[in-house]
Amino acid sequence: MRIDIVTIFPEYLAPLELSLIGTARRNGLIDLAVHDLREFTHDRHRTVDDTPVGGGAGMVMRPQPWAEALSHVAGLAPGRPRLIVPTPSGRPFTQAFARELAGESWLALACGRYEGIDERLFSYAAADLGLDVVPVSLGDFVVNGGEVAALAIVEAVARLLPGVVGNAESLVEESHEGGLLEYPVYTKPARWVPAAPAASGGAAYEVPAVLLSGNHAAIARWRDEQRAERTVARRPDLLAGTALVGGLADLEGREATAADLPELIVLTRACWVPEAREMETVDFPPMTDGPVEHARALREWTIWVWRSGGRLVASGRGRRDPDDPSVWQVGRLMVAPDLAGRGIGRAVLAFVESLAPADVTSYWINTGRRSLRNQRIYKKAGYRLAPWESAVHPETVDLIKPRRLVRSCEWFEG
Ligand code: JD8
Repeated sequence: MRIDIVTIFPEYLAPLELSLIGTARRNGLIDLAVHDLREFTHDRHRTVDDTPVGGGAGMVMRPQPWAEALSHVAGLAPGRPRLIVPTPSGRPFTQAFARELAGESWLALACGRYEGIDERLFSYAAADLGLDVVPVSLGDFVVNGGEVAALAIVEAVARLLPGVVGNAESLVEESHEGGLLEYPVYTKPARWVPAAPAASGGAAYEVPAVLLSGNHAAIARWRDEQRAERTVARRPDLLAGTALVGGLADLEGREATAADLPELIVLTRACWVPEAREMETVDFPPMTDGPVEHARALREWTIWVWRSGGRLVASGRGRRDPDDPSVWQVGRLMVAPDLAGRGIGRAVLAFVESLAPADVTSYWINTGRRSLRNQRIYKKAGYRLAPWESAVHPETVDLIKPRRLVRSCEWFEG
């Protein structure tokens, strides 16, 4: 792969001479060049910026030096590079996009500074140089220039190229591969006593026993569960896409449409049979709701469905409590009976919670008074029985959970 980077701070890209990327460049796997934008100025002060038209703070990068720099780069090899432009207003850079770029033969990166680059430069690059201009953002935060983004993008793409990372196997189980976060890792000693000041008075820290069992199937299962649990706790938003949950590598989530309702009626009735047995009646909404009720629910709730291999296998819905908008009601959490017990329900619950608007302060859920398994799952997710009789049905109970930011220590409790 060929990579050309244009910047006014070439030394900022020096880290790309180090480690795996440096080795890959020396082994000819990557042909990377850094170009100083000031080489494409012609005045004594090598000026690359000027005041913003229309007023405002800061300076804007002039289009002319950039035009000459990109025209020079475009002429360095046959074909045309994809022009990656780091900017806070770009499309989010993701592992999936890194994989896409790793399939390219030539990338160019334009690292802006100041308030950014004159917008006309991008029209020129597309129209006159025939470049595919791709504005990309490293994340929802602001830094002072495109160089740190270029470092991250080049490393994320280059490490996916054949031969750059020694053991390609290790690329598979990483965060964001398969839509989930990675599992926790440990090394020797299995029993570690910190040789450092410890409030715990030198207590030992053990490695999870399953990892010492030699039972590879159990280890793989534990690692899958850890990936799902971490994703549920830290990034439930990742569950809105294709994710490896409950051993299903292709679980795909999206908002429900009317086309999903026929299957949703069937799955709902299948999933509420155990509760009907416990309540000794089938005369309650999950069992009696038909097309009309489900269509109304589609208007009144945000309903999501998850499919695996095209089969509707899970669903959940959320909405503001009509009587108290600070409460986010979670309902109709369901997982196909044949897939129960794999952590999919917990993942769906966490995802529906993550749909709650920022001003929501608590969650509410309702289930059968005798549905102890469901109540256990909800309590494990932080819910507590509500101190009132449920208005839904006398044979049901309400469970509530205050919404709170995850405290740092909880990050490591998974
Ligand atoms: C390129 C100039 C600074 C940005 C005024 C601060 C990416 N995720 C990201 N955050 N920030 C950038 C980024 C910032 C840049 C440039 C990328 C060029 N700046 C500007 C607009 C507000 N200053 C980025 N990728």
